[in-house]
Amino acid sequence: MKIFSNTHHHLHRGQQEMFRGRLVDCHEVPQRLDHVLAELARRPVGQLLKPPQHLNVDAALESVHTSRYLAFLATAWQEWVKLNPDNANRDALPSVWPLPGHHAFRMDKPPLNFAARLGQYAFDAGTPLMAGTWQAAREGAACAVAAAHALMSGESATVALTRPPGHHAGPAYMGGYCFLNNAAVAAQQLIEQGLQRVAVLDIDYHHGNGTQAIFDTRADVYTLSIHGDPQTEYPFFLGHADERGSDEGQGFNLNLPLPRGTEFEVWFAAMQKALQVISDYGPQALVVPLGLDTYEGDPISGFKLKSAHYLQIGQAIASLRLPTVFTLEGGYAVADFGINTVNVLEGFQTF
Ligand code: OKP
Ligand code: ZN
Repeated sequence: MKIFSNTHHHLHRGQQEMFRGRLVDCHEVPQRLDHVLAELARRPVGQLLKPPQHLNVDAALESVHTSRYLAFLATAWQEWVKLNPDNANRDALPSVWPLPGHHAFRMDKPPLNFAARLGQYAFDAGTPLMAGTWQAAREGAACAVAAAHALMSGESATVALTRPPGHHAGPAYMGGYCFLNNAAVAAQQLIEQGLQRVAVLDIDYHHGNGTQAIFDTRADVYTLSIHGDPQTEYPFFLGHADERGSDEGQGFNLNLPLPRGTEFEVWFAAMQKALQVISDYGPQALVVPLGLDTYEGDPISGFKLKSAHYLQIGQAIASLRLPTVFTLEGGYAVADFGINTVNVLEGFQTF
């Protein structure tokens, strides 16, 4: 198992996120990844690598995100500081949005003011952007490209071990602590390297709205997600069971929402259903946006999985016998995050 690790992740370190009317400490902290690396040192389930230099990361990003959005991200921090020099000490968070569906708002006259432009590219105020965000996120995407390419070279499983996470990032927006959609980058690279069908099985607690949106109209990437019901759980505005894909992609998205409080047995039954659907689709590879926030100890999520269950989950994924790329997503019970992550990888290896 080749594990591509983001050595630049520390450059992204949010201070606070907006939550119910106040700024609270960020959940998505650098120590998360440090705990995984520490656990991998104890249980070396794979080879730790850096993504090679020669990869065309920009081309890979352009194939899942819009050029405008990428250009926005690449210069966002400089623009934020230009707005007011004092901003150099403050994370950028949006606070004004053009509410969709209200055609009184002029979508044809994009504002020049940077605080307003931020609202055009972000769907929440919980995703702080700072000086090192672009570099950290871009290196994370490089890990995803490397993981896809290594799979095409014959590895049976690879990992993009990175933060910030990616599955909430859409074609032209950030949100949910995500900027670049690493899982979508990996899936799209697998297609561009010659595969005809790829499945994406998102097992983070939160619906993978960005990944679903990116592949919504496509039949060559089947997106599946098991997550907290969006009627009560973030990201709220997508992730219902009746979203099956559009146009050519009709029938190639499956959402399996579960109520807050769901225990492992019920969660695992949804997983078995997803595995059956994947196996019927007959993909040549699998991408797993791996969130560990289904854990009972997670401070912002509502499922009740225990650490030992992650070994079983890894085994169940391996039972598909598909070449598999894992991308690291959420999981905020920081002290147990390393154990839970490595349990999935070890379970996969020992199937
Ligand atoms: C990112 B990933 C809930 C606040 C929700 C955003 C959650 C983003 C999760 N109390 N804030 O999918 O783990
Ligand atoms: Zn999550």
